[in-house]
Amino acid sequence: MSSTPEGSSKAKGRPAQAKGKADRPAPAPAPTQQPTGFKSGFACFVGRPNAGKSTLTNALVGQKIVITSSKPQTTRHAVRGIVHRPDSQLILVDTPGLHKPRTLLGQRLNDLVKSTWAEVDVIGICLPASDKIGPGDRFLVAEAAKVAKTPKVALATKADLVEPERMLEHLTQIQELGEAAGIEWAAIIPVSATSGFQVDLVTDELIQLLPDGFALYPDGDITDEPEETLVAELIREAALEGVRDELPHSIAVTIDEMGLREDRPEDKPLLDIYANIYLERDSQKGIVIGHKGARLREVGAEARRQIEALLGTPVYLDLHVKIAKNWQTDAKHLRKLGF
Ligand SMILES: Nc1nc2c(ncn2[C@@H]2O[C@H](COP(=O)(O)OP(=O)(O)OP(=O)(O)O)[C@@H](O)[C@H]2O)c(=O)[nH]1
Ligand SMILES: [Mg+2]
Repeated sequence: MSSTPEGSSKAKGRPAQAKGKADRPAPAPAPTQQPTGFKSGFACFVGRPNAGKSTLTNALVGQKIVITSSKPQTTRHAVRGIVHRPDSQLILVDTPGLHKPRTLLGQRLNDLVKSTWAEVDVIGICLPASDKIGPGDRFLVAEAAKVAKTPKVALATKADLVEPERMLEHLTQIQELGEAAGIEWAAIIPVSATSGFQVDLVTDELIQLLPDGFALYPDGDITDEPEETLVAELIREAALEGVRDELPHSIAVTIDEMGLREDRPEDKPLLDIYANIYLERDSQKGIVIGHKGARLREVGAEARRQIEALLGTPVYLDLHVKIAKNWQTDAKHLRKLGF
């Protein structure tokens, strides 16, 4: 699958940018003949955990660049995805779900959301149609209202899960939610990232609200996340599958080493990846490793499939399970794990 009209798409292994910042990147070499009226800029998706932000990001980009899961608080940094059109370039910033923080990690993630929406050109607020609007949404919308000048689009996500009557009720409530917070929505759009319903319309609407400008990324780039980060995330996604309760929150992944194996024929490359899965407590090890290592092997196999699909190279993946005691509440561990 490709995200560009030209049929090329790249996940670029650029030097790591300050994690979580929606800083503007160094502009790509300016094209000599940009059509007039070209639009470019940043939009972010915000919402409660599990609202469908990351799935929607992937749908708009047209390729999987961020991981998703049914567990809340999957996304842990602000990831940029790039949508290319002949007359525009939209940089989407997927953010962690805004929630009541219970750990230092949670606080950091919430701060990251707020610093991101202060820096973008458009804010897309994701409100899943399958859930009633709750106190968490009201809090989030009231906070977003403080970024007064930035246009806001309400996205009624997961439209495929509800009947038209429920959607109508949801849209009315979104309108009221905006009025209560003093927000005039630039648009309210029902969308389904999984069925594709109105995904292009969301792109159109976000682009319309961008300023005039030049392309900020080279044609064909779909994200500026370093390859190592993408790989670590795919391993984490595989490790999240089938685990419950507190365990998803306890999992973090780091890459020790990643590189093409030497002495391989040119047409048979092999990418060696040495990675660690960190947990918070010894008692969690058994679940992640499984009987005689069966679960860890499954996680490795699934992660390898995903990494190979993303990078297009056969992969040798070496996974180790380690403990970083209570890392979510430990500033030193958080730093080591990149937060
Ligand atoms: N049926 C349906 N499910 C969806 C849709 N979008 C997302 N989901 C599901 O909702 C769950 C959460 O999706 P994510 O995209 O990870 O949600 P998120 O808002 O990024 O979550 P956090 O990163 O935890 O804040 C996953 O199980 C998705 O498959 C949709 O349009 N329709
Ligand atoms: Mg997410």
